Amino acid sequence: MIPTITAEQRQKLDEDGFFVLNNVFTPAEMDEVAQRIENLQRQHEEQLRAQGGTQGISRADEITFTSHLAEQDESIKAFCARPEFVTITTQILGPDIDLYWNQSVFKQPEGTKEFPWHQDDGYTAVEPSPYLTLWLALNDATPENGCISVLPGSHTRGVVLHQPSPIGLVCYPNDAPDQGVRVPVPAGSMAVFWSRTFHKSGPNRSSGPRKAYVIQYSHAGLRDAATGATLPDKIPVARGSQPA
Ligand SMILES: O=C(O)CCC(=O)C(=O)O
Repeated sequence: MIPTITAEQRQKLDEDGFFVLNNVFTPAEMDEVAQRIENLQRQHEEQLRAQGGTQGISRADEITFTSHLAEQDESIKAFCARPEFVTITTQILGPDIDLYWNQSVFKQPEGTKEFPWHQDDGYTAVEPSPYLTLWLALNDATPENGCISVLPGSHTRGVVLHQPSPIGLVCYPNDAPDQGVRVPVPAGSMAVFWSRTFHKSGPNRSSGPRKAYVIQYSHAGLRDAATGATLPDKIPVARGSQPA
């Protein structure tokens, strides 16, 4: 379904920093790309195991971040340029859009660990900010299996200080009284949020993996905020609001 962003959704994004777009893809439309993502995720996890289990924030059998999937697989690249994404991103960001970053995030049943509160801008500072994160559920993301939570309104705080921790950068305490709102996302639906929106994901207490594909789109010509240099090799997605 090619989604039209409604006035209510746009207002929610402006005020709360996020909204959910339901039923963007049918299971059949996601089938091939989900298989290809699974294969690349499996290879990444095997590599992790071979080198001791951990690399950066990826931990085998717990949580894996498998990055640059579209850059490795033509079919995933074509998926990221689908008309659904062209329409969503140009309605929100403007006419000229690049794919900035893409990664699968799989959480295995592990019981106890959250992925901590952060802003995506906290990991790498880029300009112009914010860019847009589309968190696409490959299977149903629920409070039980570790769906994301967001802190409404937090995108208006600018890019805040992040502290390192063994499980990822942290910008907000997980024992603060306001733990935001959980955002369950059914398979084929997506959470749409700004790169400045504080978000986290809960522990996976279910018996199966939780699988997401996180796709981030920016204005064309995104720059490194520290050096001002244009980031190389970004995949063009739209020009003049048309598929690039
Ligand atoms: O999907 C998750 O568990 C967390 C992913 C996330 O926060 C991110 O990719 O920025």
